[in-house]
Amino acid sequence: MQFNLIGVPLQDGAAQPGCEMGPSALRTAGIIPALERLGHEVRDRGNVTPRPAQVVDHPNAALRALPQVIGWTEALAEVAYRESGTGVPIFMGGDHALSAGTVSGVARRAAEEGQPLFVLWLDAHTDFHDPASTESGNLHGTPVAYFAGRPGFECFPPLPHPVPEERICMMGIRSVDPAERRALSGSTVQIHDMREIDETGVAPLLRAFLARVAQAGGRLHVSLDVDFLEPAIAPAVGTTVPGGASFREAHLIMEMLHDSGLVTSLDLVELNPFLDERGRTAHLLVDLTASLMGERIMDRRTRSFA
Ligand code: 6HN
Ligand code: MN
Ligand code: MN
Ligand code: MN
Repeated sequence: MQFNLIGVPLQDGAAQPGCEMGPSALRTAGIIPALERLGHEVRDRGNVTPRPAQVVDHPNAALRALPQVIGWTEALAEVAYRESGTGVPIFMGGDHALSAGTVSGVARRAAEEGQPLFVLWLDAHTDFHDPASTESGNLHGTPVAYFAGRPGFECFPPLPHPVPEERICMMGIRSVDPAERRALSGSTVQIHDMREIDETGVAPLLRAFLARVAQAGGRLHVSLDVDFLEPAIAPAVGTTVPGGASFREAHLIMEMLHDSGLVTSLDLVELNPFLDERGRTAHLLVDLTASLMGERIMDRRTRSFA
């Protein structure tokens, strides 16, 4: 397979600085050789530069870096559209605000090729605020509502191909703000929160979703937020919530995604290397990406840190 690696050093959507180092940490942790070892062709397309920020006014005084995030969304929608035309793009974040642009771009590509786009959102959070409802003002809490085409994003770039809410599946959820809960209560977004994962296990839930994607002849964008994972195994994120996915739950999801053959694009987001412990979170993200792209348990060797 052909992978197009795209660095997105965006941190304006998050409260804590540090995510701009995410792409460098993933490269340092060996994401390129990990994919090459699996027989894939990898092209590192470098880092994205945002469009210049324009002055934008918004009544929500809590909003942070709105012009900057709009500039990133514009640039990323274009890059995602282009890079999804020649291979599987892997967007190395950068905070989760980047998904407004990446999903917008890959949705345009899917629409042109006549396939419905589905999104698997792996996150502790639903990121379903709009610019008016966010209390923190951090725009990484808003991308899903944007690419679903919800109202309130008039200040953002127009969205040619919104993703219908019934094609969005969230797993790992365990922190939802009241305004997000209200918006989701009338929505067809499919949510498997941690309680449901505890009771049912990830496999049956994911299997049912993948069957739906396959049945529709769809393609699948996966968005992996570091805080989907249990903080004890993935400390390098500014928004940790206890009770996340375990090491094996996360790998099993990736292994099943690989076997499905449905994944056409991937976001790796919210890695804050400034908060990491000797690169362990960056290494875990690289290992999860390898599982998603075909590494099998029986081929895995013990990593020795020199
Ligand atoms: N993320 N709901 C909280 C907020 O500030 O709006 C947390 C958002 C987290 C964002 O997961 O990418
Ligand atoms: Mn997120
Ligand atoms: Mn999150
Ligand atoms: Mn042994």
